[in-house]
Formats: sequence, structure tokens, C-alpha cells
Amino acid sequence: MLSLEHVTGTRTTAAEVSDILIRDGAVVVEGAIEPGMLAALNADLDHFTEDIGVGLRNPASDFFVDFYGASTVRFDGLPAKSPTFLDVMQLPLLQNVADILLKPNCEDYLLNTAQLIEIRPGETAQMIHCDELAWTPMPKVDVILQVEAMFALSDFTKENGATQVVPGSHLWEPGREPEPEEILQAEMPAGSGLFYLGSALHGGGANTTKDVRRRGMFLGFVVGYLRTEENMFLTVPIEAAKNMPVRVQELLGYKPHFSIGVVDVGSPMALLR
Ligand SMILES: O=C(O)CCC(=O)C(=O)O
Ligand SMILES: [Fe+2]
Repeated sequence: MLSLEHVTGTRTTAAEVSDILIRDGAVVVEGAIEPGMLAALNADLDHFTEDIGVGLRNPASDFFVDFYGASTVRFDGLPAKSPTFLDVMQLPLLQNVADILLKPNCEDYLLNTAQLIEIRPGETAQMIHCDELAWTPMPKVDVILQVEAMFALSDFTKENGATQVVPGSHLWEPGREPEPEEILQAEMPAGSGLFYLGSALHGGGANTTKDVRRRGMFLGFVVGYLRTEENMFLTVPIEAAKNMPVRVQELLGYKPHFSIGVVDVGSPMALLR
């Protein structure tokens, strides 16, 4: 059985993280977010978490009511909700890992998910899954489509719902289910990031505590020719996008991918100027 490797954000390199992801499908980067940035993220997101509350507002199907959790606060569109999130999107380690793993398979990648996931006491374990299933029924392909990170905005412990992860499962044949002993949990201090591939099996953990909330921030990139899970053009109003860094505008989808995503068969970047 594989273990879940931990590296240190200030000492590791994008090459090392990418190598571990290719080998194991997942790795914890401790200290991925420095303490000032962590405090700023929590300050940006606290009131949304309180105001929005648990459960789904407009489930796309009944499946998601259970999958996303009745005792979990989940909302997306973080680029418009947290100025600090824009810095996390552009963290050199994250961008460089995505460049190494995704750029061989696409012209550029897109921001696919930007979610706050706060697992509250009493929440049960999420179904083990791989995030590539979002594009069902796309056939399984042998290239990396997604690079993702679950950042711990609070400490992640076994008891409070640390993400379950199955190292090595990105190489499994489709449909293979993990044995209980193959499922590890990404216990990690606040500020860490569980980096993983969209083909790696994982899921939120159960929160068996009485009063400890597990706050995670989920950020993922996908090759630029797939439709993104989150509709960034609606969650981030164009007036807000106009004031964002160019790299963020590109990752939100304003840069065409060859002929995809155009307006008047031209670049939507022009609409932001
Ligand atoms: O909350 C977590 O730790 C994982 C969530 C997840 O995997 C998902 O919603 O796709
Ligand atoms: Fe997931």
C-alpha cells in the first residue's frame, strides 16, 4: 500500500510535486499558503460561510444533494468573493505544476472549480470518486486532464473530515473500488494543500466531532477544451473580471483555446479592455 507523501511548500519544487503526482496521484504540500494569506482568506470567506449555510440551494440533480452533503457548507465563485483567492490561483508552485502536467495536453488550462467546502459536525463521508467523472460519459483517456488542490483553511484531522484519498488509484482500471485499508486521509495543518489529479480517487471525510468545522478551499484546473464545472462567466461578473490580473482573466475563460470560447470569432479578452 502506498502512503500519502508530504512535502514542504518552501522547500519543494514544481518538478518534485509533479513527479509525485505522476507516481501517486496525490501529495500534501505543507505550508502551501503562508500564514498571512491564510488569515486573509478566512477573513474574506467567513461571512459567506455564515450567510449561505449548509446544503445545496439549487441541486442540478437529486444525486448531488447527498454527494455534496447536507451538513456541508459549499459555495463557488471564489474569484469574485475573495481578493486573496486571486493570489492563490496564481501561486507559482500551483501554476508551475499545472504547466508541467497540463500544458503538454492543451494550449492552456482553465479554472474549473473555486469552492469553499466546510464540513460541519455530523457530516458523513462523501462517496469515493474521481473528479474526471464530471465529464461523464467521456471515455477514459490516457492523458492528465485535471490538476487540483484542496487547501486546508483549518487543520484537517481524521475526526473533522480530512479528505479521503487513495494513492495510486489514478493508475487503476475504471470501476475498481478501493479496499478500506487503501483509503488514507489527508491530515494536514491549516495552510497545507492536498494536490491531486482528476483521475485519483478521493472524497470528503466524515466529521465525527461535536463542534469542530473542517474548512477546505477547493481549486482545480482543467484542460482548456473541456467545459468547466463552474460557470465562471456568471459567478464572476464581467465588471469584476475587468479589474483582475490578466492571468486570472485568462484562467476564467476570456482567452480562447484555439477556436473555442470566442466572441465574434475573436478573443473575449478585448471585451475586458
Ligand atoms: O471536501 C473534500 O475533502 C473533498 C470534496 C470533493 O472531493 C468533491 O466535492 O469533489
Ligand atoms: Fe472530488
